[in-house]
Amino acid sequence: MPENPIEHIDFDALNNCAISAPLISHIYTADPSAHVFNGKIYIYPSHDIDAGDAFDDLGSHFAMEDYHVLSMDHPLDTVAKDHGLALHVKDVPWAKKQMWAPDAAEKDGKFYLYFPAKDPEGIFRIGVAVSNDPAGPFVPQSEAIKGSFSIDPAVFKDDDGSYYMYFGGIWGGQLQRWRNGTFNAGSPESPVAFLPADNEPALCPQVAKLTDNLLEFAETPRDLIILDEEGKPLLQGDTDRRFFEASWMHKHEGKYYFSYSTGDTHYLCYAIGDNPYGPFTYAGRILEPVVGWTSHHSICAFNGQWYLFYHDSSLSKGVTHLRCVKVTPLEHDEKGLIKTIKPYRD
Ligand code: FUB
Repeated sequence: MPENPIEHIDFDALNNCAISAPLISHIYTADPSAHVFNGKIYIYPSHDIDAGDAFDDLGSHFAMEDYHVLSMDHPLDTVAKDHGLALHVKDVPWAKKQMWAPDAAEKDGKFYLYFPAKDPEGIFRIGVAVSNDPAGPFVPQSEAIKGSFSIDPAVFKDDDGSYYMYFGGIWGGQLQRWRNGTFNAGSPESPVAFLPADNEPALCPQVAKLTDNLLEFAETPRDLIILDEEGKPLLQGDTDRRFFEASWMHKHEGKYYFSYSTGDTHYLCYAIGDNPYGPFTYAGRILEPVVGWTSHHSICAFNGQWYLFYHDSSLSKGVTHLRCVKVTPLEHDEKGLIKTIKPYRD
């Protein structure tokens, strides 16, 4: 996969026209999942490191080992506080490597950190770890969530107190290897093996309700279908709009907004539905491409204002796997559509 053409970028100029600055700069962070807990913003990011792994289409260079939790009193504060180590892969009995994008949820004063990691067989699973403090440290369950697979968990609490997990990612996220319900390990070196053809429906993100204790799936995960303007499922070849990874859900004025990354075309997009399972109808772009290959976000309200938490690779001057988290206000127009954000001014 080609990296974005960064050789010609003047990073001083880019930072001058960026709409927001890195929230922390002493470590690299990405995939920010933000929530308001106890009146503060808590951000659950990936903690990027340079482990020296080769850059490939499976994302082997994303070799993260642990999580740090960040917090802010207000989303427009210029700096976030780093609460230090919250969970390390060596303390997770079932996990071996690649602690990718996490999320968190709160219930009855307990905090739950959801995270994907590869098990000893190289299969991505999703685990959960628990703490009495939103900043951790978190104590992991001894096994991954039963029936979990792929990456990028995002947990949404609906107004009726139900919690749903949205997850999945293609290519290195392995979603395409689960098309018949079991893991297909063939051609592990090819990220596109087992993907549908371009004229077939795209692979779907997954959704499952969680059990009351938030530790397991209460049901078998099901497809979250994204329809086009004619009511037909988006096609795999529709790479500007089809799901790749980075699920998120927010609810605005009674509607459900499922947002996601298009991966190799670098957009953050969204689709609107009437219930947590969908179907959802594609509605547009949230964020134009950032510097770096990946784009991953969360959408969180604070004091009645929506904010987009996202990342780019500006802090590392364009290194794909060394990213930095950022935040900017997000607006819905009078029809409920999200106003597309350009991460850098013209
Ligand atoms: O951070 C590792 C992976 O990169 C995430 O899980 C994906 O969403 C992408 O941002």
